[in-house]
Amino acid sequence: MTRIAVAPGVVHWPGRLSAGEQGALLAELRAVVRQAPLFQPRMPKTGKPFSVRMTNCGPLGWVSDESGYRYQPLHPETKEPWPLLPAPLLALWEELSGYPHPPEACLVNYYAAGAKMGLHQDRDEQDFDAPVLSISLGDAALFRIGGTTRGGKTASLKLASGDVLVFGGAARLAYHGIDRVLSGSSTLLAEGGRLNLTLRRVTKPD
Ligand code: MD3
Ligand code: FE
Repeated sequence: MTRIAVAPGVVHWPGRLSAGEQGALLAELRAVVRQAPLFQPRMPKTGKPFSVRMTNCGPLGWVSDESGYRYQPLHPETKEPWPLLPAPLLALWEELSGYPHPPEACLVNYYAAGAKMGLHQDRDEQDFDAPVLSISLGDAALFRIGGTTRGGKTASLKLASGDVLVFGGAARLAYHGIDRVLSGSSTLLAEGGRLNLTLRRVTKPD
């Protein structure tokens, strides 16, 4: 298995999931989305909609609306608890995170053709000691990562279906975003587009 140290704290596992594993994970995610439909997050204060749609699984889920960004135990529209974290995701976290406690949130981002995500930091978690683990499925995307200050130099990486990235240490508070989705680059999703899963620890373990 190819492990690429991209930058301090960033490890890339290209094609970490086989076609069979991607299909099995996709089936689990279809069940998640049936129970917890994709919603369109909105920017704090302005209410401007994100181009990415989202849902979550695990005990906590990330949401954003006019009131702010936060983690909460209930879906913002159905008000139901988030679905359980599928077992293969827990296994991948145990294998690759190097962190001795389970993740609490799996944020599922869906990028239709043309969707993107501007440069941002992930800092709504209480525990920055835990890494964030990202899994890409479907169309490839151009990912950008910089340093811990806005406006510094950045590097680009193409993320393809089945790729896994781990962001820890110095990279945990790096600015990052998705510049564009390469439409039609994968046939995994019949509807096209890209799914990204991020496994996160939110609270500090006892
Ligand atoms: C580096 N998602 O959900 S995954 C996000 O592809 C997010 O949907 C992008 O940024 C996506 O917040 C990028 C890669 C990623 C995720 C979280 C990180 C990189 C990260 C947290 C800290 C540093
Ligand atoms: Fe992020």
